[in-house]
Formats: sequence, structure tokens, C-alpha cells
Amino acid sequence: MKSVLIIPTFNEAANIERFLTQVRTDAPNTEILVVDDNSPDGTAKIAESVAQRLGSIKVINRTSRRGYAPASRDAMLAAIESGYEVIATMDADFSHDPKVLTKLISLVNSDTALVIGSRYVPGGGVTNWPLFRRLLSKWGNLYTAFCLRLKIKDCTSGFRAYSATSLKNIDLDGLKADGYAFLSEMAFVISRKKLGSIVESPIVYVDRAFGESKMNTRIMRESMVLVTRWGFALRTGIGRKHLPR
Ligand SMILES: Nc1nc2c(ncn2[C@@H]2O[C@H](COP(=O)(O)OP(=O)(O)O)[C@@H](O)[C@H]2O)c(=O)[nH]1
Ligand SMILES: [Mg+2]
Repeated sequence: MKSVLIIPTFNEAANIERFLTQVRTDAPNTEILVVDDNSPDGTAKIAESVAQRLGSIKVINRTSRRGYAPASRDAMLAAIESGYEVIATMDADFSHDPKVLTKLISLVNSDTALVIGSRYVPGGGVTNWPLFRRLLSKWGNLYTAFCLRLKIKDCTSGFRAYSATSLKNIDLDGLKADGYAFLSEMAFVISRKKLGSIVESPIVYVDRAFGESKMNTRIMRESMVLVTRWGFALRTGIGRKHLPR
């Protein structure tokens, strides 16, 4: 199936060239769409020069409202428009192993809407993350799965492969999240709309060696608020208009 990898980037100048080169080596048949938010460190420029050298890489340089969610959404819409059948996503900081990409893509089929590279299924794991990030991720995932009634161990992993067919059935512009809550929101909407099964495949997550994490308290708060609001609406019917469609 014709596949594309979306890589959202913000200030990844220290990683992007090596990362794109590695992805091309490990997944030579997957085309790449870098979606950068006009990074002050010139990530988009570096990506563009790598694209000229390697080919089959497109760079979108966004100047509208910055964020993981709007960037991912714009890239997904562009990928659907271009006719890709499988749309994968990965971080640019080597936390996700490019060698696993082809496997995740291969698990997408007409019944499977979403394949999640999961840290919390047997065989998966996290290395060299500080204790605070480990606990935040683990408890955040338990809370999210409970609120949204998802049987998923890792709702917040950004290493994924979606079937384009399932994405076409989602009102991507109508989604609520700005930050990484986008990941839980996508799993939630796929499950609610019964767009296909969600499968988890183990990955070992490695903390970044270069550049800085963009996780911050605003993004954490947004996740807590949205997930709690959706869980409340599911159970009481109050605020149903906030549920993603
Ligand atoms: N386009 C875009 N990409 C972002 C933004 N924030 C984070 N990213 C990218 O999303 C991926 C994950 O972000 P990261 O900072 O590593 O988050 P962490 O792994 O949760 O600490 C990386 O490739 C980032 O460059 C953003 O506002 N816009
Ligand atoms: Mg990261």
C-alpha cells in the first residue's frame, strides 16, 4: 500500500538530517512529509536540503498557529489529498526507532484503522526517561483509557500508522486538541465512530539525546482537561457537544 510518514518538527535542527537519512535507509518505500512550524533554528531549511538530496520528501513550513495537533492535522489532510493509503507519524528525535516503521505500516489493513507503537504492551518499554516523565506517561495513559473507555495501553504514543480510509471519516478540522492530547483524541474518535480496530505493537522508546522536549505544563493541562471533559460527557451526557466527531 502507498504509504507516507508525517514528521512534525519544531526546533529539531540537531536531529532532522540524521533522522531523515535513517528513515530513508530503514523504510526506503515510504515517502516523507515533514511538517515544521517555522522553527527558529532553521529545521525546515535543513529538511529541504535533505529532501533535494534524497528525493521523495516534502516539507510543509507552517506559519499559522503553532502546535503538534494543527501541524499533524494539516499534514494528514495533505496526505489524504495526495492519495496515500497508509499515513504514519513519528517524532523526529530518535525516540522512535525507524527500523520499526515498516512493521507498523504493514499491520494496517481494511479492518485495522490504527496501529500504535506501544510502550506498555509486552515487549515494549521506555529507556532513560526521568522518573517524572515515566510516571506522567504511565498514569496519564491509565487515566485516559479509563475516561475514554479505551482498551488501549498507550493512547499517547506518537509512533503510529493510520489507514487513510479511516482518516477520511473524521472531521479533522473539528478536533479540539492543540497539543499531544491530539493523540488520545484520534484514538477516541476512531473508537467512538467504529472506524476499525486499534492494534498495539510493542516499541522501545528512547529519550532524545539532542534538542529539547516541547512538553510543557500547558500541554499537560490541556490533556487533563479534555480527557476529563470527554469522560464526563460520555457518562452523564452533559457537554456532549464537546465530544469529537
Ligand atoms: N510542527 C510541530 N511539531 C512539534 C511541535 N511540538 C512538538 N513537535 C514535534 O513533535 C515531536 C514530539 O515532540 P517532543 O518535544 O519530542 O515531545 P516529547 O517526546 O513528549 O518530549 C517532535 O518531533 C517535535 O519536534 C509543534 O508545535 N509543531
Ligand atoms: Mg520526544
